[in-house]
Amino acid sequence: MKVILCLALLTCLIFRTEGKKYNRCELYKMFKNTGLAGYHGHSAADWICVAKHESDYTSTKKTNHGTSQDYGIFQINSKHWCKDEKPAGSPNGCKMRCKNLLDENIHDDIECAKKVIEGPSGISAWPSWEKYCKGKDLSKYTKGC
Ligand SMILES: [Ca+2]
Repeated sequence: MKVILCLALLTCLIFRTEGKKYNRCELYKMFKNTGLAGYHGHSAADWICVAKHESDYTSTKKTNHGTSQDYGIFQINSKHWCKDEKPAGSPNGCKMRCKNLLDENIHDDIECAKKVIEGPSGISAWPSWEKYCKGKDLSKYTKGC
């Protein structure tokens, strides 16, 4: 029984690690280097908190909402920001294919996130920021990085 449980757990772990799961300090460095940290007044910790609660730092996460999908580490929605199987002429604010939000290179995701935050909702475009990050002590996200 223990062996079966171990195997099941191992299988889960293998599937979970398919694609790139970042750690918070990797993201911290990347957000600093790309200028996302501080962009429109939001710190690296704000963005790491968003990535944590949107995707658990996992670049391959895709969430189907029926008429649109959320993609990647920031769970950017296809409705306004990227192009997937939608009809031609749909807005594509980040001028990119949605599938490029699922790969291991998150530089384009970061550039897209900058465009999202320039929108009327700012960082509140991410519901998880309002729920889990706004007004909270976010020091744990950058501790030791
Ligand atoms: Ca990407």
